Amino acid sequence: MPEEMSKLEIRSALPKCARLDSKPHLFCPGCGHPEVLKALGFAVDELGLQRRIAFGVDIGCSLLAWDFFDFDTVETHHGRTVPVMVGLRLGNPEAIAVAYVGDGGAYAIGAGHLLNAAIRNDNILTIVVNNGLYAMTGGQEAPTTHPGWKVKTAPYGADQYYIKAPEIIRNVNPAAFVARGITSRQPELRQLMKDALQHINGNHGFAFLEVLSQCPLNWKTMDSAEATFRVLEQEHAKLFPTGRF
Ligand SMILES: Cc1ncc(C[n+]2csc(CCOP(=O)(O)OP(=O)(O)O)c2C)c(N)n1
Ligand code: SF4
Repeated sequence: MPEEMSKLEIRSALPKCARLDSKPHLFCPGCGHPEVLKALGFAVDELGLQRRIAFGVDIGCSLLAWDFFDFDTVETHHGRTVPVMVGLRLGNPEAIAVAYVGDGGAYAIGAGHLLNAAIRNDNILTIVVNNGLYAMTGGQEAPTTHPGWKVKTAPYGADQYYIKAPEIIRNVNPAAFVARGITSRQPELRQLMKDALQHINGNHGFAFLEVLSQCPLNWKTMDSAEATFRVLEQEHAKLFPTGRF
């Protein structure tokens, strides 16, 4: 966030539930995580849910969200945020439990947890930030890495298989809220956040929102916002269609 921005300007650009004393945030410039968090925060503001949110962040760049909001927040082991939030919600049925996880954590180590929470129809919202790789550890191949993408652990190009998680969750739980949004379409993303929160607030069970998000550092597009958004809109959104499932 530019140094010359006044506190008032920063405040008005952020959801009310966001903390001011933790800004500028810790993500890289141009990262998609803060855009996902802002969409969540504005949805929480609109629904008046701030004091009921229990926010769980995974290891990975998602953990940099630990002080983004003025929420009760817990940080857990890589891929374990979903079961931790399931347990927390069972212990406190008033809580609006939100798990905030990267695609590596959710779809590799945490895949079994995610799938079983969906099958049990646990009343939590899981938000998965899909940037197509393991970002915090330097850009290794994730279950979402595009076939042929040259990443740190696949220097000759990632293999042909990858996961489409919302499509799988739709299959195992026809009653769940399931959608995929993208950081570059904020009004749509904010609406998806609101609908997902309403779903768990109404005790309708599992809500799952994957968000396509940019990682300019590991996509090696740090010097060009245009290149970042080309990858996001023309490659990422092509492989992973957005919408409600
Ligand atoms: C059990 C465990 N395994 C591995 C790690 C190392 N680790 C930390 S962050 C990370 C990658 C996270 O990637 P992702 O979940 O996609 O989130 P991102 O950083 O892309 O937001 C890994 C493998 C860990 N901390 N704990
Ligand atoms: S490494 Fe990527 S995902 Fe992590 S903060 Fe930087 S830009 Fe964001």
